[in-house]
Amino acid sequence: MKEQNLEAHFQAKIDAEIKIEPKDWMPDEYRKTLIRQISQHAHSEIVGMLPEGNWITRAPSLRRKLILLAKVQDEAGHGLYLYSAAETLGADRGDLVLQMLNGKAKYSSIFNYPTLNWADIGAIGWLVDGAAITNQVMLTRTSYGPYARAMVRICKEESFHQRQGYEIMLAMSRGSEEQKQMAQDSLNRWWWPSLMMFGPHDGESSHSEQAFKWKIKRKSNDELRQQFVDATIPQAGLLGLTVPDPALRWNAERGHYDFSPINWDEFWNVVKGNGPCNRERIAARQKACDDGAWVREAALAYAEKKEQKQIGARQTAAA
Ligand code: FAQ
Repeated sequence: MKEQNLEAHFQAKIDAEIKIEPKDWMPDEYRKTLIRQISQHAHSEIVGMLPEGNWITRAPSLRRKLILLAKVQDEAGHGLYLYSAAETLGADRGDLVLQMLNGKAKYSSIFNYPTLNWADIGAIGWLVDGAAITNQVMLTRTSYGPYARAMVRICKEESFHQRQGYEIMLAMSRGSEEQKQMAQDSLNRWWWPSLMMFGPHDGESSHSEQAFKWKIKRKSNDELRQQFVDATIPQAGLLGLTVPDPALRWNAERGHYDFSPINWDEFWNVVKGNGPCNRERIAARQKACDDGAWVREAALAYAEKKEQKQIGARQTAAA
């Protein structure tokens, strides 16, 4: 088939809601966009283990420690499913990790903020996982098969994470006055960065238009952000906590909450590497990469030796 026909056939499949699979023909730009988005998503899951991992040794009880360990492990699993999905597009996992370490590939802005008190673990589960699911439920219907299927499992786990975070916030907001203050303080610090997670306003989102055409994305950054705000405000009310936005109010005409403008200077500053913890996060991932080098080398040497043995056995059998 000619390039033009291939492209028309590809778009017709997308329009008919038929998933694109790894061996199907796809435009180079579709492949590139997916590798960019999936790998950035994978990096976010892996870097996202750091702020919470920081509290595993200081969880207030054995029960909380077990739950947090399981959650952080889940995030590692999400990173692995996503790197595997990117590999089905021909990307090399080592190259992708290198791009994250040298700053060429992004990861979610949210993970460049520090976790200062135990309530932050609750706020991350409630708000950060809550925002992540809002965006990711749409991705279970994304057009690329391996990504869509990975997202089904990830969303199930993220919804458990969201509930465990909310449960921590509930316990703290019903605890002593000091615990309630800690919960309020963490809501104050995580609220705006959580809204920033959805990415720039629709008019500023460089990839959205094409991503819609290819059904990689099905809802816009602003639509998802509004959906998250609308779902989260009543939850804050149940906790008895105040969302740090004086302009927040229900708009009956729109059927949505209105909220203040986002500080996009802060967002881009964090995305460009100047957030409170960007350097610390990259240094931690670089150290993990260096410390694990011998394991990768040993595994590769073993795999090579095994392959050589198999080739030798096949040659003997054929002789
Ligand atoms: N941070 O044109 P758009 C999680 C970049 S997972 C940094 O709108 P797009 C689980 C964007 O990459 C959280 N950069 O881009 C968890 C692009 O730059 P580029 C991550 C951002 O792709 C919980 C530029 O701005 N989730 O939290 C951000 O169409 C707890 C222009 O933006 C995913 O990755 C940002 N927040 O839409 C783990 C979901 N937003 O690449 C541990 C999959 C935008 O041209 C603990 N990704 N940028 O250099 C997506 O759905 C999309 O990629 C969006 C951005 C919606 C994030």
